[in-house]
Amino acid sequence: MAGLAASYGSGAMTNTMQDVVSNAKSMLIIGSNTTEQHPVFGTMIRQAVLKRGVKLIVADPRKIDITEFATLHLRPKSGTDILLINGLMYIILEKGWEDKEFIANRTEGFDEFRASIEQYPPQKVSELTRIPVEKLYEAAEILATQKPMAVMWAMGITQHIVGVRNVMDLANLQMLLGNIGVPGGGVNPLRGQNNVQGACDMGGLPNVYPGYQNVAAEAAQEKFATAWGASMSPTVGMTVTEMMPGIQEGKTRLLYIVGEDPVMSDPNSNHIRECLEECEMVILQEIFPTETLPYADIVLPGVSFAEKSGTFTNTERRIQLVRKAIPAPGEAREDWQIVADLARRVLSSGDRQVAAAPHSAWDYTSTAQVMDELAALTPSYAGVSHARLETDTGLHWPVKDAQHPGTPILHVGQFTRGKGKFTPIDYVPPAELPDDAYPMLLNTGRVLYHWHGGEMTRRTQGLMKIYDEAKIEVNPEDAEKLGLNGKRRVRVSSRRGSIEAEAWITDRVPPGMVFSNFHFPEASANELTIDALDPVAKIPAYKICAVRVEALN
Ligand SMILES: Nc1nc2c(c(=O)[nH]1)N[C@H]1C(S)=C(S)[C@@H](COP(=O)(O)OP(=O)(O)OC[C@H]3O[C@@H](n4cnc5c(=O)[nH]c(N)nc54)[C@H](O)[C@@H]3O)O[C@H]1N2
Ligand SMILES: Nc1nc2c(c(=O)[nH]1)N[C@H]1C(S)=C(S)[C@@H](COP(=O)(O)OP(=O)(O)OC[C@H]3O[C@@H](n4cnc5c(=O)[nH]c(N)nc54)[C@H](O)[C@@H]3O)O[C@H]1N2
Ligand SMILES: [Mo]
Repeated sequence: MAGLAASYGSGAMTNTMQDVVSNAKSMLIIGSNTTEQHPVFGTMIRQAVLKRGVKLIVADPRKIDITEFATLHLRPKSGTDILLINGLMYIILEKGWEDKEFIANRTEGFDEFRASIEQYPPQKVSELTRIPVEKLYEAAEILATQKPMAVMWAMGITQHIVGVRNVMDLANLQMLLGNIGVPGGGVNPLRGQNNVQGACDMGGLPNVYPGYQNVAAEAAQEKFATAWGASMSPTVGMTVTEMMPGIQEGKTRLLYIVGEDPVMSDPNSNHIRECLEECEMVILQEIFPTETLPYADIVLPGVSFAEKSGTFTNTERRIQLVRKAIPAPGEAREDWQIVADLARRVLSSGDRQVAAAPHSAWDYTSTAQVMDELAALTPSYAGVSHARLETDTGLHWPVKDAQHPGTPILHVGQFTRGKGKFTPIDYVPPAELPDDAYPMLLNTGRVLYHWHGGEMTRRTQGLMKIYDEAKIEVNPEDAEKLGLNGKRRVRVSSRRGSIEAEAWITDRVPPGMVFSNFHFPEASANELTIDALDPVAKIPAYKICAVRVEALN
């Protein structure tokens, strides 16, 4: 994330889950199916609503389960969130509900921002989002007057070509209301994978070393070159979504895939299969034979979470120990051991080696030792060690030294970059919208019972008993138009592919929209999705493309 969003660190929650449910007076959940996809936090939020009377506003085109607990459910047309957020801010400014003191003391760029918001009066916003004007006023009043207010979001607003803009606009909203750096407020992305935050913290991004140290900064390059015993490239690398098309452009020759199943999870599966087919060399480090396996030249058997030790860092920047519970089968080894082995061999064979690494580089004997190295090189993890995590189970980074208590709430008193910057954000329409040939909108995501490509959950008998095939949500009005009465199977086609699956006729989706998951290879949403990307974050626009739906016998 760039620009203002960068001032919120790596995109972790600024506040903790416990803080939000204990201290917020109101909450906005925008683009997250929190009950099904974040069940622990989802439960905490429901309890806060029931026990403390927290006012909850949910903005989601679908009538997801959490809407039953909402004071207000806003149902925007997909992809119109900027209009919605700007429209709410228009009303807040019109009513004088903005936090004038916070704006004056903690922010800059307000005047230009204010002028930009004038383009979003309620009537216009209502027409384009299809949210009634009264509901816009009701929502603005709750969010502005029931303070502190916490914003939570997930993939429903980030998996768009305007993903970064959506997040920056929510930061505008929270600065406008002075909800940053306070208990019960904040900008809070609900990150998805158990350790996606940790992976980013460890430098699993194209432009940073661990702890978000810039790859282009010479001091950082030198530090890591010395520690790792290799010369460091100063250039920003590629994102996954650039590496794949990069194969056909001659920019990618080898893929080393560790725990991903791109045939199932990347957009436009037909295109991904073509790219993998053309790739000179694919190395796959996996725990199961996946849909990507047929394209692999070399398979390295890794082990699952239960078979290894280390740490996970969750969405609220909390670092937790994981302990090996069962032995690994066969020749499978822990992922870090395989990576370290490869690194040693690359170093000893290549021209990248530099002199004098402090220890025999990459010769780790345990993950505790890896963490010690990280702490020595990374200010935000400087006070973290496995020994400390044994007893301190509530440690949130930054942890500046061994005595530092950690940082549950970010930006108290000041932002990382000094003042928070308001950024005018204008509405941009989606890359592909329904038309005559493909008249319906496809929205995609997950269900409670399965995990992404389903490689793990489809092997779990109990889950398969409950949910054993892909189901596509279709609104009853559309079902009638399609002649689905009685028949339940549908074919869904886009410009990129086609799937056939069972329809679930339900008003969870509005008329004109179908919702599909990507848990089953025989009917994965990604056969249909478009590979348009957000220009900054390079995240695919998984949440919107145009499809045609037909009834089958
Ligand atoms: N059971 C289960 N839990 C999971 C996962 C899993 O696979 N299975 N995956 C994990 C991962 S990695 C992630 S990233 C998270 C994802 O967590 P979420 O983002 O909460 O889940 P999604 O299913 O992607 O659904 C996002 C919601 O956004 C809505 N939406 C779609 N388009 C729009 C729009 O234009 N505007 C708005 N306002 N809303 C929109 C959808 O209707 C949907 O309800 O879940 C995590 N948790
Ligand atoms: N249409 C559509 N597509 C989407 C999304 C969407 O909302 N809609 N969401 C996107 C999002 S947010 C995400 S996060 C991605 C997820 O996409 P992926 O990361 O590709 O999916 P996963 O199923 O989580 O994991 C991939 C593989 O990791 C393996 N694995 C599990 N544990 C380990 C381990 O410890 N070591 C190793 N080496 N392998 C392991 C599993 O067997 C599995 O095959 O999907 C994306 N794709
Ligand atoms: Mo995710």
